[in-house]
Amino acid sequence: MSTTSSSSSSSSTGATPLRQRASWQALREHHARIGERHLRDLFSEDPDRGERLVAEGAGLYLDYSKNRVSEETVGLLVALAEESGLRERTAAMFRGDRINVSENRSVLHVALRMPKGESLVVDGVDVVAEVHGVLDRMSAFAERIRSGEWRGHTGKPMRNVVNIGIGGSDLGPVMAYEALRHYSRRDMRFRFVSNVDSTDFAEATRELAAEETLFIVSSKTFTTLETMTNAQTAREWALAALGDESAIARHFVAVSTNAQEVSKFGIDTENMFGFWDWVGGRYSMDSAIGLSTMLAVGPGAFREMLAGFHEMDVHFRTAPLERNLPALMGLLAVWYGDFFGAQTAGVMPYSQYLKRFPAYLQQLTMESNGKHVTLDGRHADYQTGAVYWGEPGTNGQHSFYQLIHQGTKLIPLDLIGFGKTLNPIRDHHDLLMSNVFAQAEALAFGKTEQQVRAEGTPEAIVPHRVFEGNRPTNVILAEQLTPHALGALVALYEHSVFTQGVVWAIDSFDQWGVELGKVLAKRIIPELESATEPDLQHDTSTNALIRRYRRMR
Ligand code: G6Q
Repeated sequence: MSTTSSSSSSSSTGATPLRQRASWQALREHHARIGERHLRDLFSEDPDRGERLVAEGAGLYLDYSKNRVSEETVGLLVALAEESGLRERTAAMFRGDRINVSENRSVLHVALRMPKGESLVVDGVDVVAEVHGVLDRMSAFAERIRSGEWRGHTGKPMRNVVNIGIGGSDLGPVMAYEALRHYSRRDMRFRFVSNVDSTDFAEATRELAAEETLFIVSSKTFTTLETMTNAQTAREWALAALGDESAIARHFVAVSTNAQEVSKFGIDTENMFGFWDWVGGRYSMDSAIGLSTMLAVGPGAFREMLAGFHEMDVHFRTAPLERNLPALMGLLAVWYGDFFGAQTAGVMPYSQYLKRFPAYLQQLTMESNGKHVTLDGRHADYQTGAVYWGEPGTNGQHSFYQLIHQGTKLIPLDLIGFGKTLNPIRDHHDLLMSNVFAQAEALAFGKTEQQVRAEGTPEAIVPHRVFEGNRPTNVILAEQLTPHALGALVALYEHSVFTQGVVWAIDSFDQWGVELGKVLAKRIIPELESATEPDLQHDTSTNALIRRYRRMR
């Protein structure tokens, strides 16, 4: 593929307000007819739906038949996507148009995983060639660290890698490290420090020897308070042990877009891996922000992960919407959020390796679609992004699934499972996967009063043991948790988020709410630290809290 972008502005912003779109009205009428129908009836009227309401792409299988939809619903949702301009907006993103309107930026995480040889020219620059330039430098560096050729200040190879970053510069790297631990170097230790709470740094470095420790300071801006504070602490920690400024160059590398700040910090820009303003923090785990992942699993596995991302990108761009995994998942999220009033969505990976996947997705989904202002500056008069949360199965089943089965709230779930385990021990994996299928079945079909009575349940207890069912799930299956599958899975959610944002006509790629937090605390720090009583000008609550803290500290 070779595309050339017009460097200017965005394409259609879905000019017709959402609730006035014809497809939206049609969905409202349709919802009035189908909204209360039970999955039991939908299945008994259409027994084959479990084989038809499925889609496959990039090695992932999606069964969405246990959703409160019929084929007609899917057709109407696809019509909504079309009327909302999903196709045009997707093309605009892949072309490098500035679809992040509030920051006037292109959104090109898809370029991070385009294969060598493809080209995408944005503002006269072939971004794919640049991406591969950085990937090659990362690979060469990773080989030097992994082979032991790179030596620390005292001549020892690096055995510990500590990534310092927060938000998008932390959650992806942690999630990917945990997810791909099976493929990682077991003779090296990987740690992640994000919180400005000193406990995070102290515990992460507690038993590490500085002479064998490499810090990766990961920060797009290189100005984030938490990261810069932790980086300075790391610098002091390393200097205290190694004693000499020249050690910094051997023990610190940076991942950033800000070369000036990196060199001010004392890191040689030779040891800086760059990325670009068109990569949003939460979309950056496959950029140089993934350096810790590459150090853990090696450049080959990292590139396999990129291939998985890319395969899902191609699927999203080319598959018909009714068979398009990210589009379907995004549209189902709109269906539940806007028509059923579902406030939250659960993501339950039945894989211990994916234990940080829900936390990663929380940022991806909520920072992207937690917006109430539309692209043309109006207040959205409909629901946007849901609250995402989750835990690995089966653990969640023994805690909060109770509320999902028998509570008063509708919570659509994604259940993620794998055909083969990476740790075959006895029949653990069959036990694990039986729970995926059983939960989806129980949530959909429940247990009726008659069934409960037939079990001989005392009459007074019967209502307590009834399961209403009609709780929707998506089941996502992949053969095995490989780097490729992880890439495809992450890209699936990225594009599902994009699909939702297009329908809602919001900017899924800015994060002004995060920017505010970056500014606010800075005003209060001197008030906490000043030796003399500060003249506090906040509200009475904030003033009193600050005074109490000053007495306690
Ligand atoms: C991500 C957000 C945010 C960001 C962090 C870290 O999309 O913008 O989570 O990643 O605030 O920012 P830096 O990488 O600039 O330190």
